[in-house]
Amino acid sequence: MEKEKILHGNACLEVTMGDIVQQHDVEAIVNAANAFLRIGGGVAGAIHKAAGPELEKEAMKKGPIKPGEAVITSAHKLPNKYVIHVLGPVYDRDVPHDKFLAKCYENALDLCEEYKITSIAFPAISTGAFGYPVEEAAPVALRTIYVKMPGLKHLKSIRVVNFNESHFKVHQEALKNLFS
Ligand code: AR6
Repeated sequence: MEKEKILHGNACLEVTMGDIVQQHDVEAIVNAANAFLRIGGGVAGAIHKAAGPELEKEAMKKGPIKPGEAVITSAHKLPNKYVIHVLGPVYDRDVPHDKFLAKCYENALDLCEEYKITSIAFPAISTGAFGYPVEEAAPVALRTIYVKMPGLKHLKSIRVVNFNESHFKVHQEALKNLFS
């Protein structure tokens, strides 16, 4: 698997190519959800399909959520323990979009600490149906995670999973640029 990683504090941040529903070695995966936590397309569609119908039943009770918010459910038939559902900003509507996007990552990481989760995998939130250009979203996502890493007590492994090569390359570059 193509990957690139850095260590900071006691945690590791890596960017990889892959499918969010194939992250067997992590405790929590993140869903790029819709406000009502219903089955959707993209990441949400793949997660709900793999988890089975009980995920939607559990998740919907926790909605609706606002841009930047995160809620946690069990992962049902997925190989993980938890799904953390976040609502990313719609690029043209939810401004300032970088603040809402950063909040998604911060709130997901805070839930990990609260639930003593040691490993998590994120998709590139908002970069699909919600129209956030990946070149703009990747630096916001990685910097937000990086800044929180030294304060993490439980979480040791954070992965950003890219579904295609071009998104992976953008995240690889953004990871390198954290130090420039
Ligand atoms: N694994 C990893 N990444 C994926 C996968 C996958 N299986 N499938 C798509 N991506 P999106 P959003 C990438 O649209 O922009 C839904 O309908 C994809 O290439 O899933 O936050 C919800 O119900 C893109 O880069 O999330 C919401 O209504 C990134 O994941 C809305 O879309 C995010 O794409 C959320 O839109």
